[in-house]
Formats: sequence, C-alpha cells, structure tokens
Amino acid sequence: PRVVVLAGGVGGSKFTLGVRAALRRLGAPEATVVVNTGDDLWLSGVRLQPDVDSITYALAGVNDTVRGWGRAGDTERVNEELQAWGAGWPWFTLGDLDLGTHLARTGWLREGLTPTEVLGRMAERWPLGIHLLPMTDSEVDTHVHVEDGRRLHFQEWWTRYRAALTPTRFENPGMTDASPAPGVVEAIAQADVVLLAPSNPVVSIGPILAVPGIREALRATSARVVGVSPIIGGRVVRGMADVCLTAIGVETSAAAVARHYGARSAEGLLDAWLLAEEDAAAAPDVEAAGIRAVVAPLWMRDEEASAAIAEVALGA
Ligand code: GDP
Ligand code: FO1
Ligand code: CA
Repeated sequence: PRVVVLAGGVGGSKFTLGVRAALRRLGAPEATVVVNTGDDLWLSGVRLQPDVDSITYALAGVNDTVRGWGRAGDTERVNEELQAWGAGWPWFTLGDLDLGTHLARTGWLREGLTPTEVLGRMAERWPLGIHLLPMTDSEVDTHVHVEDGRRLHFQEWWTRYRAALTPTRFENPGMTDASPAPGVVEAIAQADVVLLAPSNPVVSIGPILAVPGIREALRATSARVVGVSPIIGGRVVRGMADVCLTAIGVETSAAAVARHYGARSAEGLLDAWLLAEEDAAAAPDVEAAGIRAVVAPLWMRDEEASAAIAEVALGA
C-alpha cells in the first residue's frame, strides 16, 4: 500500500520506525512522513527543527534513546561556550553533533534552499527508508499563550517551564498564509492509507492539520484514515499532551481524542481508531461517534512492537 504518516517527534519517530519495518516486510513502497514543524525555532543564529530531527536521527539510528532528543553520545563543548557568552537560552542545550545539523541546515536555507529541499539534501547522507516532508515550507512556529497573559515560544514553555504555566491557547503565527509543502497534498491524494501517529494531538498533529489545505486533502482522499491513540489507560505515555488537551477543552482519554479528530462521516477525519487494550472499554464510545474502533497493544517498546501496531493500523 501507498502510506502517508502524519507525525510529531518522539511518538512520531517510534511509530515511523514501525511503519518502515512493516512496509519493508510487505515489499511496499517507502511511506511518506509529513512532520510537524511547529516546534521549530531560531536560536543563536541557527534554525532548529526538533521533530524533523527526532525522526531523522531515529531512522538513521543515531538518536539518543535515553534522553529522547538529540544525538547519541553527543558532547556539549560548544554549548558551554555559548552559555559563557550569554548566547541562546540557559535552559536549552545544543549538542555539538546536533549543532552540526543546525549549521548545515541554516547554511542551506541561507543559500536559498527550501526546508523541503534541505530534507532532501539530508536524505543523501542518511537514506532513511521513508520520504520525509515538512508540513509546510513556511515558518509557523507554535506559541503558547499562558494564564498571566504572556506569549511564549513552545520550546520555552516546555523546556524552561516544563508545561507548568497553564496555557490558554496555542497559536501558529503566519499559518493562515502558509501552504502545504510540495508533495504533501499529492501524497495524501494518492495514498491507500493515511496514518495519524500516536503523537501529541494538539502541538504535533494540530499544526499539521492547521496548514490550509491539509485537512481538506484528508477529507477528500479515497485513502482510509486511521489514527493511533497516544493515550494509554487514560494517561499520556510521556510529555505534556494532557496539559495541551486540557487547554483546548479535550479530556485526556483515547475516546475524547478520537472525537476531537472526528469521524469522516461527520465532518471529521477518521475512518478507524486504534485504542490500547487498557482502553478497550471506550471502544463503544468511539464506535458511537461513527469511527471504527480497533483494540490492540499500543506500547511502542521497541521497533518490533511498533511494527506490530503499524500492521494492525494498515489492516484497519
Ligand atoms: P514529541 O513531538 O517529541 O512531543 O512527540 P510526539 O508528539 O510525536 O508524541 C508524543 C506523544 O507520544 C505523547 O502524547 C505520548 O503519549 C505518545 N507516546 C509516547 N510513547 C508512546 C507509546 O509507546 N505508545 C503510544 N500509544 N503513545 C506513545
Ligand atoms: N528538550 C529539553 O528538555 N531540553 C533541552 O535542552 C532540549 C534541547 C533540544 C535541542 C534540539 C532539539 O532538536 C530538541 C531539544 N529538546 C530539548 C527537545 C525538545 O524541546 C522537545 O522535547 C520537543 O520539541 C517536543 O517535541
Ligand atoms: Ca514536537
């Protein structure tokens, strides 16, 4: 099958590893993975793309699996020097190897390459076994409005305050003028299956769906659209998706997230939704919303577990 995946960083990369393995077994073509770029930011003169890099590093097998971001075995010599200059953010670490990526990317952007072309360039070094596309070539960084009236970049809200400042809303300045990156709408139109990774529904999948044209492409495609729940047993596995969901008035439960994406038959996106075994009792709620519910083990412990989830999703 021709497969498109919409994905964020850590949840997105673990799931993408599984999709790649499952498609290789089937002898199917490489999946197209559309990645969130709302996490991106400029810092110390370089462009960071955390979710892009999480997927790139994970598929190249060079990611730090313990920390959950950056390169395995990285060092922080340059970061110490930046801190000594008072440059960048004191709560934000740029690893030496990671900085190599940011410098290469920023150099290419300054030479006039688009973010899509930069990803193409990066795939020459590390053939990822997937076709990685940014959701858009525009800069639409996510900002978080918090209770005291301030507006922070998503990265400051998360890494400095650990999501402890209550968000009132999320905003992607520039989004109304953005368009999908070249190839995104075409890939969705030509797909047999579109998978929503078990990524943060608000700040990972949310920005992708907010790019004008992407939701419409998902509504129009003849592909089945299948989502995988990032909520297991009524809790987020890691990260701050619960805080984000609360801010937009969605309960932290597998059924509520499915209803948030909505049934395709009711102006939404989903044909089917994978729920964890721990949430099997919520299956009737999902079905009542007009979405086919499929119960499966959803812990992405390792690549094999993720591949099994991908196989169930492709079968749904
Ligand atoms: P981020 O960009 O690094 O925050 O990562 P994503 O947005 O792609 O994914 C974050 C989400 O992944 C969180 O809401 C987690 O609940 C979810 N997640 C992480 N590990 C697992 C897992 O093993 N299984 C499932 N179903 N969800 C997971
Ligand atoms: N997360 C942290 O908690 N602290 C950091 O210092 C940090 C640095 C960092 C640098 C590059 C990069 O690509 C990601 C980095 N992250 C860091 C992870 C990132 O803030 C978030 O976890 C993701 O954006 C959430 O998807
Ligand atoms: Ca992210």
